[in-house]
Amino acid sequence: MDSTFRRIPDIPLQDLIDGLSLGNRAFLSRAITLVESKRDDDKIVSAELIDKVLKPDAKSLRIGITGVPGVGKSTFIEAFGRMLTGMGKKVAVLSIDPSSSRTKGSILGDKTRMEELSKDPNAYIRPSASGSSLGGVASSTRETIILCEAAGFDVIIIETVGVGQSETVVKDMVDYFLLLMLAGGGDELQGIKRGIMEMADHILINKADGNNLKAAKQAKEEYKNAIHLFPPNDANWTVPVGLCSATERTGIEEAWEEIQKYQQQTTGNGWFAKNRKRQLLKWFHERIHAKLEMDFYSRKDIKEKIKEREELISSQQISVRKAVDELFN
Ligand SMILES: Nc1nc2c(ncn2[C@@H]2O[C@H](COP(=O)(O)OP(=O)(O)OP(=O)(O)O)[C@@H](O)[C@H]2O)c(=O)[nH]1
Ligand SMILES: [Mg+2]
Repeated sequence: MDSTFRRIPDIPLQDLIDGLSLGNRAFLSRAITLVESKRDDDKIVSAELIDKVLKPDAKSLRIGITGVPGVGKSTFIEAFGRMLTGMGKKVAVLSIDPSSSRTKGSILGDKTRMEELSKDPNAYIRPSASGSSLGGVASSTRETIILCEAAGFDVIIIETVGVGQSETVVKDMVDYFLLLMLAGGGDELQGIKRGIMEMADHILINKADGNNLKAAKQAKEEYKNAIHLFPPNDANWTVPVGLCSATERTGIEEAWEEIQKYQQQTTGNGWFAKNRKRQLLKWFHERIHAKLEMDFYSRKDIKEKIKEREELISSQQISVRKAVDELFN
């Protein structure tokens, strides 16, 4: 079988690459479907595709946006994204959400919450594949970022819900990590763990409007004080704490100014490039681990041997250490 033809996306690879480099969004969607495919033959073609479109000098900016459900991530991205396309930038929005039950709701919600952006010719919105393994979702999202950059998108925004582990995964694929918070309620109530706050490059208190403005201003001071107690981050960056209203569209430009400041500073001190290199190497090793594990467990002889040893271990006839050693001998 000709290796350049596949059911997904059912066009020659070179045509796909050409379409991508012209910034064609339909081709971009097809390419993303290809890298998300779990078929073995698709995996071969998608590896070739990624390899061919990889641009070592990609001048993109990858921004992760997280926060508890309902904090206003999608509404913020609508306002922020429209501001950027208004400046002539091309903006891609990807959402990563490993819990498939939630994904359905989010996709429906996002259609209405990013109504203007979804019609904007300089924007591209794509929900991530809902997968059971966070590692798998993360890997295809990383490849999706590469595809978006190949299609000429300069700003890649990744939305993730800040309640589980997905934000750690997103932190490892972005240049800048923005945490949206709400005033009042306290950290526990918002479900935001200290660890997530420590990962943030920027804290923005959203819904700073109407009756909520006073509380938001107060929260800003509290978070500023809390930030002081954190150890300094690797980028040597002072994490800004700001206010915004995604619905009133205030504080959005100021947020962008901070992001640009970060980009300038970290490009200057070398952190920006260093961080991307670190992320690539981490991804590489994650994939090695995943592949080793999958290859090992999918072997029939190993499956049988594991089963045997499970029984021996349960009845305490063999130690765990000995059972493991035997498996590898
Ligand atoms: N007053 C006010 N309401 C807002 C603001 N931003 C968002 N909202 C409202 O908050 C609700 C949730 O907004 P979303 O943008 O869907 O929140 P989200 O964080 O993307 O939610 P999930 O994707 O479900 O995690 C919607 O009803 C918005 O209209 C804001 O700045 N001010
Ligand atoms: Mg959302």
